Amino acid sequence: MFLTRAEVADYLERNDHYCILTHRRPDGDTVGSAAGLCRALRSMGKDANILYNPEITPKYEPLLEGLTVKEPGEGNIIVAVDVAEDHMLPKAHSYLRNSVDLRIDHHGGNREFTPKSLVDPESASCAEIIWDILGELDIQMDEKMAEAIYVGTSTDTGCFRYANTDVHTFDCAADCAAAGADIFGWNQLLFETHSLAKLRLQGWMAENVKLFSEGRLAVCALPKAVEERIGVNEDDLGNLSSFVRSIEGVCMAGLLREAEDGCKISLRAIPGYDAAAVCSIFGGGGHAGAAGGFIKEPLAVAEKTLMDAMLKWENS
Ligand SMILES: [Mn+2]
Repeated sequence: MFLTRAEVADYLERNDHYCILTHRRPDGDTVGSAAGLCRALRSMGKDANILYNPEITPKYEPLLEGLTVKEPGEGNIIVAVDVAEDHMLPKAHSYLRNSVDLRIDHHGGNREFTPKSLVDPESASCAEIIWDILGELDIQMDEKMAEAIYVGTSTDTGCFRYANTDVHTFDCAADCAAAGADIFGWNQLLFETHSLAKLRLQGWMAENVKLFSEGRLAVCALPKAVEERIGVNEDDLGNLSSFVRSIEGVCMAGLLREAEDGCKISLRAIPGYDAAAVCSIFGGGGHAGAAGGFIKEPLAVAEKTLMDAMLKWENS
């Protein structure tokens, strides 16, 4: 059943005892959405917690301070935020894939896996939907809520640079600033600070990226051995497909990373190109501008497979 923002607000107000889930390889949006929602529910006097996600990286950990539990309480209402599909739950939480009561998300074109959902693919970030719900509930954000919502909306829009950024995004961010979020501090941390390892890896990628289709398409196949030699962590690897896409003239760019039984795809595209369409060939998904998937092939083969799929999409 699809719910409106007002219906979700009503549902949250009428019930109690919530446990909030984030997605695997958690980003700023899933963490910010969870923290913002959890704090809002607590401000209403509700019992609300976030299920501890073992994949959390140090950058986002401060947002969750005092909010997490190791397991859901008996009879908790389980709410998933920014989780497109049940297999996007962290491995450690996969036992809950049939127990999620409500999903709040902005990824379109997915198989429903919850009895109740609020999905708005038009929204640039899930955090903005949470902000709308807070509005429905007449909750004035405190500094901590504003900080969480700001991290969600700023990270999913690449600090308000991606095509998904709209008036609503800026309204939301302005409200976060008005509520006391440390905009400069978070921008410094999220967008103006890079580990030396990440910059070194970008150097390697610039040397090894493959441009094709007259430079409109690009793929970078990153061996695990290179990641390990340079010593990058998951935070460093967060948005490197955008780096490949930022090469002048590139319209759609893919990053392939070696995993145990294949390669993870991360695809970025400018308007007019559809990253989600290409990733859907491999059972993945996301947005037109940013999508992910998986190819069960070794790196060299996966590289060729992805390049062919991108070319095929461009020629279709
Ligand atoms: Mn998101």
